[in-house]
Amino acid sequence: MPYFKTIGTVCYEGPTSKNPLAFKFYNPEEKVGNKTMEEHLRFSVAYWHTFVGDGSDPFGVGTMLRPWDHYRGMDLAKARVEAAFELFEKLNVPFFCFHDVDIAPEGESLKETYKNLDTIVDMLEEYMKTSKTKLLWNTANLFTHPRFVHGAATSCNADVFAYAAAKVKKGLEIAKRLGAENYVFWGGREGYETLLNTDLKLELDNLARFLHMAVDYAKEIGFDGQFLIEPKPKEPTKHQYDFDVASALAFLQTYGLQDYFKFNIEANHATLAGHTFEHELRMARIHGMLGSVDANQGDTLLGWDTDEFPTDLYSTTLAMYEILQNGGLGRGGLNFDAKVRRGSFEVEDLFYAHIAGMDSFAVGLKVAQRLIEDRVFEDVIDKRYKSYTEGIGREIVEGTADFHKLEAYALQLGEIQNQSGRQERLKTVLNQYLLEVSATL
Ligand code: XUL
Ligand code: CO
Repeated sequence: MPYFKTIGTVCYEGPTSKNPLAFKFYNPEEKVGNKTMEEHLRFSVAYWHTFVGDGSDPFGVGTMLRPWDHYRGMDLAKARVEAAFELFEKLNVPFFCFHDVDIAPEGESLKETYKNLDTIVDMLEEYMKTSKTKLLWNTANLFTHPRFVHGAATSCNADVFAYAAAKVKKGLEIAKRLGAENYVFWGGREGYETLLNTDLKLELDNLARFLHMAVDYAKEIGFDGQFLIEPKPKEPTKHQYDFDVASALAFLQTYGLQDYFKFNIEANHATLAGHTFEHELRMARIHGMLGSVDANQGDTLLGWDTDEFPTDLYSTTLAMYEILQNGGLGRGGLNFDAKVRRGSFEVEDLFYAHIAGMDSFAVGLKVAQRLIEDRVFEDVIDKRYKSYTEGIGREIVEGTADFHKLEAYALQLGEIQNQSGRQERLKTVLNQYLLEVSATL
């Protein structure tokens, strides 16, 4: 039975199309550089926002009108799978992502939860046999249930640590069964509220123990997907351990985990940390740790995680610039960890929102590709750091200079000459590329 009766397959119709249910810029087969748009962008639908989210917020109940609303329990879970594959096909998306609790309700016991999961995973597996849509990643929800009130792997209660381990063990088995490209760790409740009751060292050690156990178990069962850490600075806890890429990287390196993980960078998490999206992508990229992206955007006027669908073309351009410079996302993708606004409660809005996000990243891809082809920033940057390719700068970089040598050099220097950084001119060039490329789309 179709759930989205009013909607047919969404196709590319070009930038002048007035059809709201068509792509204007995302043309999956079109080549950009040596790959198609579909191969570059690897779009993914987030199960939780699109099939589970009801639009409730701290001030009001749900508003979403969904054709599966009348079902309950396992019937609801099954209806959502049917709706999901219908939407995947109509949007022609290559990937999806889920938390365990998104796909199946928790039972009275862990055993019953496993049973519910098994039933739905059987169904997903069956659908995936004939669908092109693959699993980008799955994860375990270790934050919603009251048992995780003090954290999961960083809980003060060892029983909770064990329970969380069991959920991740099951998640890895599901990932292996469904051929997931990645497995995500977002430390929802892994943080603290006050140091007055917190053994910070034990909590961090335990988090590392937990992740090492996950690495070991993936090896044991032969799951070869990429492990991803998703940093976020706050929400729900005041101080989250995986604050941003820099702090999570230090954690991974401290505990010998850096070779087993990459990052899943979420735009709105970057901005909550006081960084730009592109800063977090760059930080991960230069360390060889850029794995995947949760594609969304925040609101500059609000200080919380609004998870909007991405429509800011500057942001998608600079994000795609980092991704192209990274040589692509490998096994990662662009997952729309984004939700329609509370007032956008009709099913059509789910399609409009994904179309908006996919088109915005398609524009970003094309502009970024042109910027890189023309070496717009590279030439400026090469010139700006030229002093490190010759003379004393070269000695600094090659390690043949020490403080004695540098002091002797500095003592004979005349007045130091600096050059302008030319930020404003570069921003104009960026605008020109955005407008020029958009005009030729
Ligand atoms: C929360 C968030 C999560 C993770 C997966 O802000 O981004 O949905 O992506 O647990
Ligand atoms: Co996310």
